[in-house]
Amino acid sequence: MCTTCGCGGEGATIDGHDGHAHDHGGNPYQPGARRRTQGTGQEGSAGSRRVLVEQAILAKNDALARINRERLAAKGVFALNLVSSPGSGKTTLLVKTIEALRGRLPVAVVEGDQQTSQDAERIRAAGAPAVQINTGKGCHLDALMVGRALERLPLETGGLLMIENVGNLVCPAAFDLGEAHKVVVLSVTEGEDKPLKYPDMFRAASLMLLNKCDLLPHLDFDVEQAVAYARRVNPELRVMRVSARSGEGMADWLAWLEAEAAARRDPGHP
Ligand SMILES: Nc1nc2c(ncn2[C@@H]2O[C@H](COP(=O)(O)OP(=O)(O)O)[C@@H](O)[C@H]2O)c(=O)[nH]1
Ligand SMILES: [Mg+2]
Repeated sequence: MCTTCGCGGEGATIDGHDGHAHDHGGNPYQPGARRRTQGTGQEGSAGSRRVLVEQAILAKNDALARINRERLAAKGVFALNLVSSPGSGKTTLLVKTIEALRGRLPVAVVEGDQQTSQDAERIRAAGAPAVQINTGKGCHLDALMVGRALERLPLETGGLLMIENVGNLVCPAAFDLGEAHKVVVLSVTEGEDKPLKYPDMFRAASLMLLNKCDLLPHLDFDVEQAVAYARRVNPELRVMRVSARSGEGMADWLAWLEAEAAARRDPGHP
């Protein structure tokens, strides 16, 4: 079950293969650990047992995320975790980014969706290697899934790894995948209030891409208000206005990616 919504991740697959018998409640390498965590008899109530299980789940995930992060750092790879509600334009932004960076910066992609490999196919068609994780009933990627996907993905030294998370503004906020930053994509068709309604996600992100800005003339979306709401929950949040459709703002996004990736190539980078 998920620590947040209680969903199950059983049946996750990576490129169509059995990813792992996914059980957030247990050590993935030692089936049964969840029962040991739950069954001490010392917790007193179902509520406190649940807290203990959630802490164990996130601690396990954090440990695996650290392994992913070390692995990526060893190759000087700059990794981002793209999070948003479904349809904000993550895959379209990735396709445009891959096309623009061709010959400048190698990009590899991990795609997360509950079902289908359509997004991985869009990425491969754009010219980048991609691995598709299908989470089944799960509503987010976790560090174990991404670690398994990395084993199948050709990662070039000094390149960029883009992880497109399952479309969901809630659960992916809690799960570190080993990325350098979470990037939250908010499209202007979703309403200004989403940062206030889903603050955990906007707090966890370092950068907000405000996408579909080409549609602004047709909407009453208030950009200043949306940015103010986002900064209310995360004063440090960087914001870029973009349109994957028109190309507006893409130069700033690409320049940021290239600068951050170049910094990771420096062996002295933390
Ligand atoms: N007008 C407009 N449509 C966009 C833009 N980016 C994506 N879309 C459209 O939004 C829909 C969802 O895009 P997709 O990339 O699949 O979103 P994802 O679910 O976040 O990966 C598609 O119909 C895209 O063509 C944009 O910048 N402007
Ligand atoms: Mg997508």
